[in-house]
Amino acid sequence: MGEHDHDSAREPFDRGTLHATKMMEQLAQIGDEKIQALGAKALELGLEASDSVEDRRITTFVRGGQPAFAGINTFLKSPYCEDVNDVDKYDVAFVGAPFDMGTTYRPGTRFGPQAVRRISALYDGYSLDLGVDIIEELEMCDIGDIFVIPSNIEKTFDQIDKAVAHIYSKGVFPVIVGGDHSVSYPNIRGIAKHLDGNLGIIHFDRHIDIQEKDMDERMHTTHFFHATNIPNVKPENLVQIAIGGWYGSRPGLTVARERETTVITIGDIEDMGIEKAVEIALEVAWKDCSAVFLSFDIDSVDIGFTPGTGSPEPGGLLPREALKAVRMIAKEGICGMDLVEISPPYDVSDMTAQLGCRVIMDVLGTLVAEGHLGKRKGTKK
Ligand SMILES: [Mn+2]
Repeated sequence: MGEHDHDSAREPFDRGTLHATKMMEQLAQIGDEKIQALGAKALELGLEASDSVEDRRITTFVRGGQPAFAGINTFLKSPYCEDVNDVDKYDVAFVGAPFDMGTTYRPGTRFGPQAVRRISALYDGYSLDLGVDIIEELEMCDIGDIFVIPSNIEKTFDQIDKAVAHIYSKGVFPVIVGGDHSVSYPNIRGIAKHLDGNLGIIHFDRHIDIQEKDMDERMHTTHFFHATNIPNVKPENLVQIAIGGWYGSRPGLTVARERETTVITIGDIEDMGIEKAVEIALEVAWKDCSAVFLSFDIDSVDIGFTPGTGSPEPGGLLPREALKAVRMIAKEGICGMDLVEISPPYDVSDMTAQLGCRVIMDVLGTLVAEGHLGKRKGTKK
């Protein structure tokens, strides 16, 4: 028998069982009304192309998503929300918190928001994996950056708290891009004061970040100490995933013991698998809470994939594990997220910024697919 001869007893392969085949069918249901409208507006604003260009959707001046390497960089080339009073017109606001004076080793995360915006231009809105188009199905804006005070941590915290509260209190999902991880404290403070009920936190990091002070200040090693002092942010609802290594664990672990936070190390994940780890995280973070916030430090992913970060620690998550984990978390719904510690001066080929961008996109795509945000909202239980 030749190697291509079929075993007659075996069921014939059904192409319809493949994910992509299902997505081919589902694509028409997503629709393209908004994308068509954006194309018409681009033609209006950017002049019709020269006569030799056959595709008449192309314009003379770039006014849309293509070419990816051209145009003005907002996140996913979404509208710039210049008047922040208009933010309530959107489902999601991308906001930069370009602060890196909470850094204890390599600086540079102040350039994180711009790096994520720049690499986001690579993507269109459709995900084959998730079967969603976040440009078509979600109203996103880029509200620009928060005015941080470069040499003053506490004033910066107040500025970030006020900005995040402004976005969140208007019913808009905030995507806050740091900056170093110290910004998570004001991010959480800004949300918690407008939340009815308790807030759970799922925190991805190689570092535990829960000591009270570091070198006499509230640096990027301290935010979860201060966040869990907020009355409706309980330490028992803080889950820290992918923690470990040789940096900063000792003072933090003492606090984690006192406060009874849940710390899941990389070794735990090796033993139980990422799915089980996330199931535990969801159970702990959601217990008696009305919302959960996702804080994602890019250094939770192995340094081989994330060279552009401030406090590298080998032995982290694989990108596929991280993306799967955040999709599982977003499936249950979250109230906001931050993505921190991308330091472009140390990056290689934008790979760290790109992974950070993908974490955000996979979260947003899942929130749309599951009916938490955007056009499908309310269509699922
Ligand atoms: Mn970290």
